[in-house]
Amino acid sequence: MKLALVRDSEIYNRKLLGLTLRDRIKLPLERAGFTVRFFKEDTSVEHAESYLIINEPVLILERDLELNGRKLLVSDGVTFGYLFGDDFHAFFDGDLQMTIEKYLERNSVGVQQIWSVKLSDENLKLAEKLLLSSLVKVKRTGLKPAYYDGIIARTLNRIISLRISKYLADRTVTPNQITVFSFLISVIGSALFLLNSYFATLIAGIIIQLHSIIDGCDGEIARLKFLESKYGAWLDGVLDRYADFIIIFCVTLSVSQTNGLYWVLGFLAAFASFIIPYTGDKYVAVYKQTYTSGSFRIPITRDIRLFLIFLGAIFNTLAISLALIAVLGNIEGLRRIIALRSVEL
Ligand code: C2G
Ligand code: CA
Repeated sequence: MKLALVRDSEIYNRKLLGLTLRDRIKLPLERAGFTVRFFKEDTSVEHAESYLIINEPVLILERDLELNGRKLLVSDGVTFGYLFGDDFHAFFDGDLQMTIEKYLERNSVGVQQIWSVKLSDENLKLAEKLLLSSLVKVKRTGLKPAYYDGIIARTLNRIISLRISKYLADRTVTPNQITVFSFLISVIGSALFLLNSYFATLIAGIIIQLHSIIDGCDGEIARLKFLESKYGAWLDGVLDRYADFIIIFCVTLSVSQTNGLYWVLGFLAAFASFIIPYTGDKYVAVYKQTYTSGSFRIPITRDIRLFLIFLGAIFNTLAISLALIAVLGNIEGLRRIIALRSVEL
């Protein structure tokens, strides 16, 4: 057993974005393999293979927490916790603080920087802000997703989706419900492309961009409330592929009324929309690591493809959007085939 001893504090009873701060420390530690015990003054210590002692009230923001060895846990240069080996038990004499000091004197321990924030009544707003930014799929958050967010996701979508998720946090909506809802929005948006008026096309484009934004909320709520699931992750990706096809199909149907050759563009754009996620997901399945496509790549991830459709709808240039997706997506697919040749397993 790996034992986590967390010094209890009033502040852990406070709620932050749908969960108590108590759950917000308990759940990530349990996920990292620890049995969690809160203690008030001093505590008895049972035998364990390792001991994690958290002395200060903190909110752990780091995703995919990995804790092993003997370490001082440090955040912003301040020690907030200790990770010790099974020999800690032998030092224990009833006084936890003294035991920690004795142990540190006799044993060499390393330092591990963990992204967390010290909790106090004054900085709960800061904690909330940092918690929200920890949900975004960028390298800084320590998340190891299949792949990181594209440029439109980072600079536009996440800013809005995080606000929506903040609103949803206190409600009972599940990530899978958001996934299905987001898909339905994409179907409604696609259907509007078929009405063949500029106004309907404009609204369709806006709805598709809204769909792209809400596509971030399912994952954000899942991470925020510790509700991630394999099925949810799978469904999220699979419904995205259906949505991609439906959107491109409807856009193609609409633009091909002026020129039948646009079917070729639509066909190639649909293929591109499939080969980009396929090459990424296949990489993750085989190489078992996050797909980061090297130093140079053509940015044609889903957030960008949907943004191109959005722009095409606004400027009434949907055929150009299809052409860009078709050409850039297929070139990027080929580029990946060549670039990955030299990457070792
Ligand atoms: N997830 C989940 N259950 C769901 C949906 C998502 O558990 N019903 C989790 C999974 O871990 C999945 C991850 O959230 O791998 C996806 O995270 P999102 O933030 O939804 O990101 P994604 O849909 O890939 O990209 O502009 C928005 C982004 O491009 C959205
Ligand atoms: Ca999603």
